Amino acid sequence: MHNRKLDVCLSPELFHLYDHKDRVVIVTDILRATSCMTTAMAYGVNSITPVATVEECIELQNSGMICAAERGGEKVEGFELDNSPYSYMNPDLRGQDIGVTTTNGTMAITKSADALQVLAGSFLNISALADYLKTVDSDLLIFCAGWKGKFNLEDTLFAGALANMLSDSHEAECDAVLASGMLYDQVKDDLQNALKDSSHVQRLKRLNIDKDIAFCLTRDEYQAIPVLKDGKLVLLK
Ligand code: 3SL
Repeated sequence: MHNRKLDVCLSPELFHLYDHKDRVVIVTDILRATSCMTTAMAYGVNSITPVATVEECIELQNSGMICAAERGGEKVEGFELDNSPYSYMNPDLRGQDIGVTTTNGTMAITKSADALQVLAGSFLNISALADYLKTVDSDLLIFCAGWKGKFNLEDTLFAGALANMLSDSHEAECDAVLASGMLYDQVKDDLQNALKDSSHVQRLKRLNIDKDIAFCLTRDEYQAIPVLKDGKLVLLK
């Protein structure tokens, strides 16, 4: 194996500063897009087509796909599914191909689509992800979806957690790796408390979506890792 490097991009506005094309990119949107995608794969959804815009999602829906659409935390009117991991714990969705658009997560995935490989990361699959990444002979970029271009705490904590798990196998590049790792170490014993005043937790609480928060912060619920293949997320085998 070559001497592998790891970088962290803390917001989509910084993405242009990073080389991503020859790397494995791990996109994360802890609340809640990549947590939903992980859950969907774990529950046997066949594929998820992530699209950046509501218009593209309407096209997928018109082609007969079951679709999920979220903006500002809420389900977009006219779509069947919202962006809650609990909505994917549904046996009727087993084997289905689903189209999804979310405020930040699907945009981050489409931005990194020309990378060597794109994976969806969450606390729900963090150990499976770390174990897999240790076996891959490529440099890595953890890409935090943030909120409308801004930094967010939950994605940063995930980046730090994963970076710390890879510290023996990968060399840290920019200070975002160190900063996110230090931050995670400070609060790892109580992520919910650390995030209680964060903007998206407050937003979800205002919308009465509290139960998703605790679930999305649960570590190692699943082994499933979503990987982007020909524009669709499927289960990494
Ligand atoms: O921004 C996103 O991609 C969503 O995950 C936001 S929400 O948690 O559904 O509000």
